[in-house]
Amino acid sequence: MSTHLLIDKHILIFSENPAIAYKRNQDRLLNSETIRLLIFLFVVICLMLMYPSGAFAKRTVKGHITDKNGNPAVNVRVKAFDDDLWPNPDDLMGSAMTNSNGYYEIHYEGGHWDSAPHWWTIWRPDIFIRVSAPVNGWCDDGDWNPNRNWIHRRDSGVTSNHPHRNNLTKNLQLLNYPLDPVEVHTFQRGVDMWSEVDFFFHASAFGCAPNGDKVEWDEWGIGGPPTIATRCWNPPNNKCTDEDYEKIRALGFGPYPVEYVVNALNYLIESDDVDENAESVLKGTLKEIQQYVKNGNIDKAKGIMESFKQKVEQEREKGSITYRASTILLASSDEFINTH
Ligand SMILES: [Ca+2]
Ligand SMILES: [Ca+2]
Ligand SMILES: [Ca+2]
Repeated sequence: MSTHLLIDKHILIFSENPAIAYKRNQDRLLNSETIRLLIFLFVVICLMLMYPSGAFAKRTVKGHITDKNGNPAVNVRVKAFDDDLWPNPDDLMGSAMTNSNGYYEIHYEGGHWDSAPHWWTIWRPDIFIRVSAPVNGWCDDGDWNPNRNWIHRRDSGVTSNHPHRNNLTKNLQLLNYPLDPVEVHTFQRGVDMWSEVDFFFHASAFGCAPNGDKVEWDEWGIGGPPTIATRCWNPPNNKCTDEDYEKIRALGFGPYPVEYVVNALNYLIESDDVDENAESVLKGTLKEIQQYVKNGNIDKAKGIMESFKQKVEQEREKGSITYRASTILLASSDEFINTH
């Protein structure tokens, strides 16, 4: 009895409300269709915001780069970056070279330039540009680095949260461009360089460049004073004096112009390596040599240089000249006689 009633009830429910049941199903169907459509539109809008394309998105950074004089900076490299907070590294957006008008144009990809903390994030980059100039080597604190190809010049300010759909113009003036001229020369001790170890492994040195520039530096190292060094500098520079050249000559290497040799000998004679008596003896002879050199009579000067050598040897026997000084004096005298 009770079972029969229950079945009847069910039959009753389904048989009594077919229209309502159909409508309910239709509503359910409509609702799911609407939701599907809404989701689709939402996704489309999201995608348009996230990946704008075509006319909707410009995604261009452009502008003019000028040098310190206000002229176009031609053929310099411009990179656009999305600025990010440390320790997140800045994201490279694109790169371009300036043309003959100093104009550059960078087209960047759409998409997420910043990580998304929420699904509704705006995905906008924080744009700045970085300008570098091409170089064939570079001078870092007097050390020539032949492998350097780019030298950074300047960064622009940051344009935060820039919408992809808008072009961005970023002009920049470089305050230290064109680059200062750089001189590079390899110096040799005793030829065009003076060097000595002044304490522990510390050496001080200077070189006299072919153009007369005086280049000074110091360095640390084991193995005595530097004998060869490649240095670079930005002119204008101080010039080497006669005394600077004499100091180099006194190291006693290499073929030199006659005046230099005579000056170097003079410099040594006046040093503490030669005592007063020997100094006056040798100075008289050297003055004669100097006089003949001045008058262009080199043969006569060479003859007197032979007797100068004998006097050096005599003074060395007497102990009036240190061994070091006599060696340099004799070597320099020989060089004078044999080279000139
Ligand atoms: Ca950013
Ligand atoms: Ca980043
Ligand atoms: Ca980023």
